Amino acid sequence: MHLFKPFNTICDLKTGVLSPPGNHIVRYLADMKEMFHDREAAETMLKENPKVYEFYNVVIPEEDGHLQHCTSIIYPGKVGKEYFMTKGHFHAVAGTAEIYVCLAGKGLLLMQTEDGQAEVLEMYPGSISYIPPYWAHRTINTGDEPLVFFGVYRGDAGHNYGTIEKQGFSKLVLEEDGQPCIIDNPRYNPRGGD
Ligand code: S6P
Ligand code: ZN
Repeated sequence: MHLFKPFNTICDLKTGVLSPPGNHIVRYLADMKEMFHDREAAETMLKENPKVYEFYNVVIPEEDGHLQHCTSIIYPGKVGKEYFMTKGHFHAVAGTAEIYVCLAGKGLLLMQTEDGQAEVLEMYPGSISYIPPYWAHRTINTGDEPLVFFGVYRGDAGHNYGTIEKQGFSKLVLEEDGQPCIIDNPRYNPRGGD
C-alpha cells in the first residue's frame, strides 16, 4: 500500500482561485466556438476571443480510492442569446458521480443521459448538486457575476468530451426577455455518438 500524505489546498471562496493552483485550465471562445448555437455570433466574437471559463484541479492520483477535487469559474456573458457555459462531458468511467457545491454567482446545471433525457438544477451559493452516475454535465452562468463552484469526483473517473462534441446537449439555455429559458436544441443528434 502506498500511503499518501494528507494536505490542504486553500480556496478563495469568492473567486474560486486555488492555492496552490494545481492544473489550471482556461477555455476561450475559440476552444469551443462550435458548441454555441449561434455560429455567426460566435464568429463575430472571435475577434475578441473572450475567456469563457477556467478551472483549477488539485493534483491527485487518477486511482479509484482517491477523490479528484476542483473549482470552476464560468464568466458572465453570452454568444447571441446563449449564456456562457462549459463544454460539458460524461466521465470516461461513465458510472461515476460528482458533487458540485456552488460558492458564488448563479447558474444552471444541465445534465443528460446517453439517450437524451435532460435534467436541470439551479445553482446558487450554498446549493449542493448531486450528479449521479451516467449523467453528462454542463454548467451555465445565467447571472451578471462569475459562477463559482467546487466539485468532487472519483479519482479515476476521467473525462469523455467526445460524445457531447458529437451529439450536443438536447437542451439550450437562452436569455429571453432578460430571463433564462430552456429550449430544445434543434442540432441535437442522438446518433452522433455512434
Ligand atoms: C470535472 C468537473 C469540472 C469540470 C469543469 C469544466 O469532472 O465536472 O471540474 O471539468 O467545470 O467543465 P468541462 O466540461 O470543460 O470539463
Ligand atoms: Zn465531471
